Amino acid sequence: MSIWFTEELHPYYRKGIRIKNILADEQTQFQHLQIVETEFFGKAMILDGIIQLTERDNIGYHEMIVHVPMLAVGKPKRVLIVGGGDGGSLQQVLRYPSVEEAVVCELDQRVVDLSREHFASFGDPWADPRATLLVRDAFGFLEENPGQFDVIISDTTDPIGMAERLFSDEFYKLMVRALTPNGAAATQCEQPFFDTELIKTIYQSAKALTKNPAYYYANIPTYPGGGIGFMYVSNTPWENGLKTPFPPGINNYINPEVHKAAFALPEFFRKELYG
Ligand code: SPD
Repeated sequence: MSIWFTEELHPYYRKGIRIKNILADEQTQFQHLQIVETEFFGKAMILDGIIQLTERDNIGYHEMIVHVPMLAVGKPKRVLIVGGGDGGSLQQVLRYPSVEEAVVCELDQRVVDLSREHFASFGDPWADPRATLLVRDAFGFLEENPGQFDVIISDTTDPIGMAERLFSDEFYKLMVRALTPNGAAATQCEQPFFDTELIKTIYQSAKALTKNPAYYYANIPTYPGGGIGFMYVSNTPWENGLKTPFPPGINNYINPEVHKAAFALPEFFRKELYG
């Protein structure tokens, strides 16, 4: 079999990857979940028709969403991952010897189960005694845990349907409330070309809540526009992380130059965001 999977982002933009095989295809309690074998990117996870990760290019996403806030904090002990049921962010979080507890708040148990089965490169981080999986909605958990986490990673799907709330001012307020005073969060924050207004709104929320929010970007070829951005949300400047050594283990995407350069924004977007 050789077919093209096409993701339609807008009526005016589509992208496609060539697929060899469909390995799993099911409607979970929450979403349409597919795992496919692609021609070039290895296995891919697709949720409701949107590529979430591929074996070949997920590492840039996971390293950037995790290490930027972790390095800024220095020696984080308690970490919360909102979403992230595939385990890719958890794997990066657990590289830090300072981490005592990493909680993953994921709504869909099937994302966890099928990822464990198909994405061996994540190394089964769930087996680490420091990891706790909570299969529940993150809002209630954040409400119940003010001031508890040194780092929060919001590793979510796109702001469509049930995930739309995770991009709201209400969510950002709860997330910042759940951080320790010098803690840091990073959130999946979409694409500068396609989602300018949403990113501006989120930046305004982050600015009202913390002293040093900033937007940064990573190149991920299977995401729309070839990349994705993140909102760094903290009272601690992200630059603090440039002085912190990387945790043990191999980085495939982030290095000191990439870390710094990720915060450099193209002029049209810098003006939109920072004025
Ligand atoms: N446009 C797709 C963005 C997907 C972001 N979530 C990825 C989850 C990987 N852990």
